Amino acid sequence: AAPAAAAASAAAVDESGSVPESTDLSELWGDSDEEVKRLDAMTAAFTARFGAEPEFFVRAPGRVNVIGEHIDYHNFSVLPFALRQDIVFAVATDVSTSGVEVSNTSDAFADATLPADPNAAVDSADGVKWQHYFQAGYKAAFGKMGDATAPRGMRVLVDGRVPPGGGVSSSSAMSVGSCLATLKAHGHTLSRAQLAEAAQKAEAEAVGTMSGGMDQAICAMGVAGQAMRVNFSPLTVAAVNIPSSVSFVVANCLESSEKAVGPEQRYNKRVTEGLLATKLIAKKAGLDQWKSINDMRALMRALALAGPGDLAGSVEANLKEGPYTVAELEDAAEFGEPLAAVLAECAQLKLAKAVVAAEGATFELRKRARHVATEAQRVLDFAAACAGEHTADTVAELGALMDESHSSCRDDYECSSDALDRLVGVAKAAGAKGARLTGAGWGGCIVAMVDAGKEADVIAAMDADFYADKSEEVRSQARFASAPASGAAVYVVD
Ligand code: NG1
Ligand code: MG
Repeated sequence: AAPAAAAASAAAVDESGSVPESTDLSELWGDSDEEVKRLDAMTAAFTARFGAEPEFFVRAPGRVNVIGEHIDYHNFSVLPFALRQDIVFAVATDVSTSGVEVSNTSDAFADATLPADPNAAVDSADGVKWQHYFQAGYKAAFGKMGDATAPRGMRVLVDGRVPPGGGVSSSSAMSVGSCLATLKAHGHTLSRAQLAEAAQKAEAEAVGTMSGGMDQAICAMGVAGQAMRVNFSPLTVAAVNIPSSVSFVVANCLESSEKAVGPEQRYNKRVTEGLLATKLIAKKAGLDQWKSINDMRALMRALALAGPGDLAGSVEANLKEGPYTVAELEDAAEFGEPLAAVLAECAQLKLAKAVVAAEGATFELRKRARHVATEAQRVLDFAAACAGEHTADTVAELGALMDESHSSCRDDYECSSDALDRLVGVAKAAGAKGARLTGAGWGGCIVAMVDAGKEADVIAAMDADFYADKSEEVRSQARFASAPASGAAVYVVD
């Protein structure tokens, strides 16, 4: 058998191509009995709720990131795949109403009506709710369609099978799917790359996170059977030929991944530390344009370095070990000016300013930058090992890169948690070739690379140990074997 060659030949992905749309479900995301039953049930629920049948369905998948964490916002490539677990939107347009009525098949999410005006402010006084992700996607769609498009009333039923708060990006499945549903309801379409970029901007804005674009990119551009290397600025994707002898298990540590907690503001804090590290290295290395350098890939290029791994030397040479205070950073020996001025040219200035203004904040620069440089290099090494001939050593090499990624996330980026570390340990003890946290961290999921055919054994080991006191219902949602699935698509009812 030559599965490697078969996988490699299925690699063509056209990021400038339109999002797939068809009246043939099997062409889009499969027409298994289970899928057909799900859409039938959604049609029945939709009709009961809105008194009419849906006109089309949109699928938007969750994702798992195999390697490359917290580097997308530094414009370095990442390596995720789209999951079978998805959010499906059943949609009908209704010119007699205005606004968007959104309903959810889960009782946990209350019905809501969103304003027809795409520029209406998000009413998140009581916190960000599920419908605000729809609103973000809706706004993104109008941003692309332009003012000439009059909003049509929309009725939407959402059925989510992406575990929420779990590091497999239910949020981006919501924003990409909502954007796509809104475009389709207004007779528009976009390229996959445009869809990803529109949803990313809107989601980041709505939620106040200084996010990179990984999640929306793989959601919009995933291809069945393929892990993908996602490159940013410009946004492109390329299939990665993972050895056919391995497969992946995703497992949730059952603590939700909180990216914005208290004054610490974990995610935005890391992004801001990265900005400060980038600018401080650039300034100390004598780059006149240091203030306009906003990510570590731009820094790498300005320093004429050949690859991200080469940045490690600049990191050690220019940044001290341990935390910096604001006063230290503003001292003449470092920036010699206020941090607000240092950050003036960054795209999300308001959010970055909020981070540096937090009472008593200190900033780890060397550790964070070291993670970014080494992690970006690990992605390239992983992709290169997959591209070469697969030997007995290839899987061991890929596993080691995943393990190093986890250690770097835990020790240098400090985005792991006790539960995530424990779950990684259980997976490794059960024979996983590599295991690491996936997504932002601080909770959520791990991804383990296991010998194909051994998925059930690794899952059984997790059940016996990590999930020992959990019900079958909790377990069945918490961990699953996963293979790369297709990206977002529109299924039009005949
Ligand atoms: P999660 O928290 O898993 O959705 C987040 C970011 C990504 C990326 C990862 C870390 C959002 C929407 N996504 O993913 O862009 O930075 O963390 O690699 O914030
Ligand atoms: Mg998310």
